[in-house]
Amino acid sequence: MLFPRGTQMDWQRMVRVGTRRKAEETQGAAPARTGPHRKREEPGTAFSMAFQPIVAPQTGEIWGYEALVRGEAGESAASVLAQVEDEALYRFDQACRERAIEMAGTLFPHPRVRLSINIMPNAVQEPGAFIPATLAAARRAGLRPEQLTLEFTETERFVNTGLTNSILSHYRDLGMMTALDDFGSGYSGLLRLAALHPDLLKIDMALIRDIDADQRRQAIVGAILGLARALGIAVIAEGVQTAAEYRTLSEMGVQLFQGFYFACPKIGALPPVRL
Ligand SMILES: [Ca+2]
Repeated sequence: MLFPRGTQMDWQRMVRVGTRRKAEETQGAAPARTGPHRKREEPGTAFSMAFQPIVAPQTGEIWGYEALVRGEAGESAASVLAQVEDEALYRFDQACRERAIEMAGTLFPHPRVRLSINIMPNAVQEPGAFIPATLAAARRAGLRPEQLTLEFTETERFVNTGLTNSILSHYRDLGMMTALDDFGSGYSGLLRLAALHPDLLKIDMALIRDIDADQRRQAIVGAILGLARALGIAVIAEGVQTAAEYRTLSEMGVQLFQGFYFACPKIGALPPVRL
C-alpha cells in the first residue's frame, strides 16, 4: 500500500509545504538567470537547474555540486513546484534529475566532480522507473554512478523504510552515495538516521545560522558531529552564510560546506567559488 496513513493528496500537500519551506530557507533568493537552459518537460512545467558547489576549504577543493530546480526565469523551487500537478510530481522529480545529469555532463570540468541530486524518498519505490532512468541519463551524459549522490529530504514521510533501505543498498552496490538532507529539521531525523545508512548527513541551515554566537547550536551541532563520527558518516554544513559561521564549524571539525558564503547557485552554469 503506497499511502498507508492518509490520502495521496494529503501526503503530497505535506511534501509541498516542506519543499516550500526548504526552498525559502535553504535556497534563499533566486539567482540571476544566465543561459538558455530551459524547455518544457513532459510533466508540463518549464524549469531549469542551478548548480551550487559543495566545498572542502581545508584542501581547497570543490567536492561536488548540488543541482537545484529553478523556474525558466529564475523563479524559486517552491514556485516551480507549485505549478506541478499532483499526479505529475514523481515524473517531474525524475525529469529534474535527468536534466541535472544531462547538464552536468556538459558542465563538469573533470570526471571526479560529484553531482548531488535531490530525490523524494518514496519516488525510489515507484516500480522500475528510478534506477534505470537515472543510470541511463548518466550513461548518456558520460557520468559514472560513483559521481552521483542522492539527497533524501527530511520533509517527506517514508512509506516503507525497509524497502527504501534495501533499494538504497542497491544504489550503494552500483557506486552511488546517499545523503540525509536537512538533518535536524525533521521530526524523524534520528529515527531516519537509525533506519537508513546514509553516507552523508547535511546539517540543516537552521542549526548553522549564527552558530558562532549561539552556544546551544554549537552543542547540538557538536552532538551531531559525534553521532556522525560514531556511525562513520561524513557531514556537510548547509546554508553557511558568514565567515564567522564557517570558522566556528571548521574549528568544530566540519570539512564540507555549502552556502552563499562560498557560492550562490547559478542557473545552467558552475558559479565562481570563494575558497
Ligand atoms: Ca538538498
